[in-house]
Amino acid sequence: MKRSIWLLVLCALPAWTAACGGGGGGGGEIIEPAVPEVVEVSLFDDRFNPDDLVVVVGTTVRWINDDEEDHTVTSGIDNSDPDAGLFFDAPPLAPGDSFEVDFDDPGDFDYFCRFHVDLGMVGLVSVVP
Ligand SMILES: [Cu+2]
Repeated sequence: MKRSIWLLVLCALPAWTAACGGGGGGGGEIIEPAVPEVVEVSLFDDRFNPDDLVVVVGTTVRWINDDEEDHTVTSGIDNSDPDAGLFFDAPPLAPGDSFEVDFDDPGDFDYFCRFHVDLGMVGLVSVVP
């Protein structure tokens, strides 16, 4: 019994070391990014996460399919929207694939997945000046 407890302690040590060692690096000068910020949205479990995003003009949003099935990233409300896909429309993204859109104008941009919109796979990007 005692031996198994010691094993637990030893196994936990590397995790503690990593957790304790990660926080350093303060005091460096802040370098402004040379390119507009990229914000990532994960596609997982038939959801966009986060599904409600506020970004500034010039931001690139990158959707990454972290799921085990294909999804699309399609501008508009749903498949019956006559404007669906006019602004952007990712082809079906296989697991691991990603898709990017540069948001250069302010406004609210609804989007959805063509396959799973009926399951509530919808999102919104609000672009502010
Ligand atoms: Cu989908």
